[in-house]
Amino acid sequence: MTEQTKILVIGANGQLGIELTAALQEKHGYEQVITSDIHPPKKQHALFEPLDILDKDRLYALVEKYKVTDIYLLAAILSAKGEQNPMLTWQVNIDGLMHVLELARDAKVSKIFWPSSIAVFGGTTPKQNTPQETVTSPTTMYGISKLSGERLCAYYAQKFGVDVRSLRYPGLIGYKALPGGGTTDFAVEIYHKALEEVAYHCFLKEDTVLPLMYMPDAVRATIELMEVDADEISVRSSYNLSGFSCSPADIAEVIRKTMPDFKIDYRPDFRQKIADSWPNSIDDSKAQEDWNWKPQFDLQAMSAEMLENLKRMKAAKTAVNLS
Ligand code: VAH
Repeated sequence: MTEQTKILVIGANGQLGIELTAALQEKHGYEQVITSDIHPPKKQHALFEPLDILDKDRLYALVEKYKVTDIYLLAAILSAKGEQNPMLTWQVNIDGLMHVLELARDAKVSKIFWPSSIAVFGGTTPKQNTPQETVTSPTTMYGISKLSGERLCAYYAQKFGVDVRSLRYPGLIGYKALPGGGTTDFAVEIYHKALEEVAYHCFLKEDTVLPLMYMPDAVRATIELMEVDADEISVRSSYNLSGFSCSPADIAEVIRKTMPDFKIDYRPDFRQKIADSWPNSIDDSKAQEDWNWKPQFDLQAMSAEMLENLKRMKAAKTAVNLS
């Protein structure tokens, strides 16, 4: 009989963590998912233990206390915020990963999920349909830490047989939680501003095309990858993953189809240089071959769901305020 899956989600209160935790609870059962984060939850959504990923002893203690079998290590400092404190970004993103990889090497956990990003690519990477194997020359500490982390994952898998799996996420868009300091945060902020009926001052140029993905697709890709037989996995660094590609102007145009008065202007800041170093589109044929990956949401479908759900949440909040 296989040991019962007991999951520890590290960084569970962030944009991805909140949605991934809910999906893992649905699949494995509420009691099988322990969440942890350096920040307390805004509302109790799971069994929670405070954890700073740099606190190795506490991490080991939690794994022992709950007999954890699988770790989803989401704790990270993202691209834009990371440039404000590059040393801390390296520490959190790399030392945190090393703690978890060492746990698996000591056979204290059996499976790890660790997110990488299209931020591992740089200005010399082919921009269209960026291949799985290509030039990677990241120019942010976030991208450098994710590229280094990918190499660590491949090393631990090859040398120690650690079952670590990873995805190079595009920019993620969801309505259930705000993003946390990334260069692609514009793709979420734009919807909130549209619903607040105020002009959006976009921090990227209107024609900045980037790879993006609706959160339900990212969550499903993660769970599908973690479910596939280990011998089906041919990429132990991190799989390219593609949803759709678009610019801020493309999103504004789709919003205006139902909200014609939506206003946006473009005021590029330091994040423009980061965005310009990233690909326009991603070739994820390896993920398609190895585990039959296929996105379900394009720009139009994502936008419809974002507007519908944010409108519903806004109406509910208004009702509460009026009651
Ligand atoms: C960031 N949202 O902007 C993250 C992501 C591809 C971008 O890694 O830093």
